[in-house]
Amino acid sequence: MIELYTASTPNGHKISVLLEELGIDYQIKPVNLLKGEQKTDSFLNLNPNGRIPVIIDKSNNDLVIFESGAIMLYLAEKTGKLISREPVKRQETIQWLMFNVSGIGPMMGQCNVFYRYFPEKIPAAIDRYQHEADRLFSVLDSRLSQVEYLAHDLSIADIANWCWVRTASWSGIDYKKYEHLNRWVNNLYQRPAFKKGIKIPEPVDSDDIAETGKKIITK
Ligand SMILES: N[C@@H](CCC(=O)N[C@@H](CS)C(=O)NCC(=O)O)C(=O)O
Repeated sequence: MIELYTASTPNGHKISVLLEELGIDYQIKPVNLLKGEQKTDSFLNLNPNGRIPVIIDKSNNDLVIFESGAIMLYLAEKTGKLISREPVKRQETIQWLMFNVSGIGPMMGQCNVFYRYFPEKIPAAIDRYQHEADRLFSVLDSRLSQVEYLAHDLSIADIANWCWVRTASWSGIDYKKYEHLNRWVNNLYQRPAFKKGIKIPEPVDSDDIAETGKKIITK
């Protein structure tokens, strides 16, 4: 049994989509970011970085893992699913997962900060992050013009990137103009696990997301 500490955000959805796709038994522990539950002592004991997602693997001596990429690798390795055993495809999976956690996630996150939450509108900052996120989309599009999934077979790399790319409009950018990226996003929307995972935990409305974002950046 896995306990999943999460909220309705792209980084949280990476893990709920993955757990749904793996068909693993798990318990949802919603963390209310607006109330600042991620900064309480009990949560900081799990993740000193004060962010979701976090898992506790009850079947492995209550092992605690934070950082979405690390959690995804752990669960894929544990089950032997959604990461290839074949060395080249395995390396490709890790590569496109890292592309997400070091590129797409942080850049889209900064788009959200400057486009949605920051009290002052700084056009140069908005342009910088939107341009960089759009450039990263073009890299994904080029890869997806050659392969159906980022590492040939469906993998954790697709889940990680999809959970962010699909939210592009919130960041003020567009993935639909990219033919192959658009095809990949739409195809993955057809999978029941993906549909279900993005509803875990209960989605919050856009006003709440904006309020949470504003609160987090002013701390
Ligand atoms: N690098 C981390 C980023 C996690 C992250 O930024 N989580 C956000 C939600 S998407 C969060 O918990 N924000 C709350 C805060 O910053 O206080 C990961 O991939 O797990």
